Amino acid sequence: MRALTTAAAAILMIAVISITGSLARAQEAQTAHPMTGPGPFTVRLKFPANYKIPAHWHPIKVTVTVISGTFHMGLGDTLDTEKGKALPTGSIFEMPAKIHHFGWTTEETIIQEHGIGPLSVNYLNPAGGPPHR
Ligand SMILES: [Cu+2]
Repeated sequence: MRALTTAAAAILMIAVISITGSLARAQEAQTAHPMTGPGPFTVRLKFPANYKIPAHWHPIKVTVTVISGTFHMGLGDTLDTEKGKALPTGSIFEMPAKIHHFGWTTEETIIQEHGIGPLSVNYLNPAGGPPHR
């Protein structure tokens, strides 16, 4: 019962946060458990059309589910919209730890990410852009 109460509180505590910086148009909502801390996390990210996520890697495996729209994902050290794969609504995929990847949208898209934290985003070109989350 206690666990149920805690879970309900976590759901109620979901907050939509506008990310500051030049990529200010992305929005995220996450459970009360922070993804930057140890333990399981779930986060939803809402991207506008034509949003670009520069090449980066994570120290942990991240599982991504496309909730709505289409998410484009590619592998490599540089964002290249000529390479990659279109993942339509309902797609689910796993990005293994330390794999270099990038992403972009062509329409408003919501993705959900989950994994076992702590999660960090490590850009290959630190000048390439602020974190997308
Ligand atoms: Cu990533």
